[in-house]
Amino acid sequence: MDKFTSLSDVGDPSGLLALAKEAQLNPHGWASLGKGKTLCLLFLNPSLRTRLSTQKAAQLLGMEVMVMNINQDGWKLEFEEGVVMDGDKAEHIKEAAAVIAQYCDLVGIRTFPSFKSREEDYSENLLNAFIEYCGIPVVSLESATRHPLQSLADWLTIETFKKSQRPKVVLSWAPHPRRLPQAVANSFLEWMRVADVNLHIAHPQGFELSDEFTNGIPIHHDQQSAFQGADFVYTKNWSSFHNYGETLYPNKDWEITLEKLGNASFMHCLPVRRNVVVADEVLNSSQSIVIPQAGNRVPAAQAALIQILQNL
Ligand code: AN0
Ligand code: CP
Repeated sequence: MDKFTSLSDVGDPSGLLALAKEAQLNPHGWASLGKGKTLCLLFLNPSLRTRLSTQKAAQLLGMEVMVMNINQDGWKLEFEEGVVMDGDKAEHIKEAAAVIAQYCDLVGIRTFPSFKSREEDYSENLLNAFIEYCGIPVVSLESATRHPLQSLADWLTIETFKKSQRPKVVLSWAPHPRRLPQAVANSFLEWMRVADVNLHIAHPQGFELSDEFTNGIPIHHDQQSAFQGADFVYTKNWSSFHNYGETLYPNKDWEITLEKLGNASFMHCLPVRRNVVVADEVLNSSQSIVIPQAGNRVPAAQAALIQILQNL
């Protein structure tokens, strides 16, 4: 694998899942694979899990890791071509990415959508500029439209907890006071298509995701009927794709409660706002598997890094 930014970068998704399972059971099994190699993790946006789990995964593989909150600690970056840089942006991505590549062998970058233009965000202009100018393998730490490290961990979690061969999995929208990206939801759908699951989507009218990700998957506007017989309810807020960036809040009707959940396990990528997205009673119950789900970010990141290291 020469980069890890979407499912399409992965030649054999089931093979990658199997590798993540191996790493889950035997985290120290590749302790010298990354010896002498350096990973640089660059964050243009906040992170807890992605930052720590990817760092931990790289360390388990024997790599050196450098982490930088590039927006806060570096020079403000210009991504546009041909601009006169006489404003507040002191460095162009062309130099910054090429320089970073002088210091490391692999690089991870987090670039949330700008919400200025749907076309620009969905073209992945920031991530692609970085890939082009750094010239070394890039791992997405969540981009404008996808979060593949999360999705691989989600798949591993469902595989670990499922009690039937083909569980029913429902991706449900839930309320949130801020305008959030569609990336986690898009990516979850992209990866669940290759998983052996009965996949459904539930969201209020007007919160359709891009057809590119939802095509052919049953969509419900009645959350309760969507949850009937569900084994896993994967909850996430996203802002509107069609009225790009629009939010719907407050809306208690879509908050996840134990009563709505039935016997399903509750999943969320975290961070999650208690008693907004999901009631305390759910997160405090044994039906919530969000902590092992977050734990699975480590073997998922190990699997992605192993496949890139093997190709270096
Ligand atoms: C981000 C999002 O919704 O994409 C990151 C989730 C992993 N969440 C927030 O900004 C709260
Ligand atoms: N789930 C996830 O990616 O969390 P962070 O934003 O804290 O990295």
